[in-house]
Amino acid sequence: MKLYYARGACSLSDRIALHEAGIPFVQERVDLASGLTETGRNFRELNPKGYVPLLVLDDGRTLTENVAVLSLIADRAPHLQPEGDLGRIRLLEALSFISSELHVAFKPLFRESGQTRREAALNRIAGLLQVLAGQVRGDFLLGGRFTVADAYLFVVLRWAGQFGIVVPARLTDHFRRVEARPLVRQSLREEALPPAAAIGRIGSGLAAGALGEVLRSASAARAR
Ligand SMILES: N[C@@H](CCC(=O)N[C@@H](CS)C(=O)NCC(=O)O)C(=O)O
Repeated sequence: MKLYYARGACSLSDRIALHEAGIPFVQERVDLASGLTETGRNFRELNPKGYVPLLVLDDGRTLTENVAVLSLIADRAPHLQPEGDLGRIRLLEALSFISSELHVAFKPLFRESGQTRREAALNRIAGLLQVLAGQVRGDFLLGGRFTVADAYLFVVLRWAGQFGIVVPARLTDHFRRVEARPLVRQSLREEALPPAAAIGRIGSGLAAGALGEVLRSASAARAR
């Protein structure tokens, strides 16, 4: 498989999930500002949607949309799905919430937008995080087992911390637990991202370089 990614972006969750699944993959970085990959290809020729993640399967078929990409990884590595008869459905429920509510709520922060919209986004994200905190079922979001939803939540919590959004204690604990996983630390190293300890307590509002890079890239891409 091949993962097209941008540093610190939602594609970090796919990197983590692939590693946790034990699925070998190669990678190529995408510069969202220029629209070029690190080998100089026009990324839109590979993915007309213009955004990461893009996963290329071994047979050449491509997959986009983080919910789909993480679902595929979980299908190939059932230990990354929650247990129970509703496990697969609970996973879809959690991934959908993180993607279509939480991730999307960051969009006004990722692009140039006015103060009112930014404040509304910050409040919305804080409210969504409260909802999620109330749903944590155990050590991880969906119970005692780490799932691909935890990888996605981890990435979104990184963003929340970097924007200074107060993260509920239950999710801060979750973040620490996920970040302590060796393959998560490896994934951060692979994208040259500092662990949270190096960027300050989550929720402290300290900005990290990689997120700034993603934001600048996304804004520039939209301005094109
Ligand atoms: N609907 C897509 C959205 C993915 C997305 O927002 N990717 C961001 C990085 S986290 C991106 O590549 N943004 C660049 C752009 O939209 O121009 C998904 O869920 O996978």
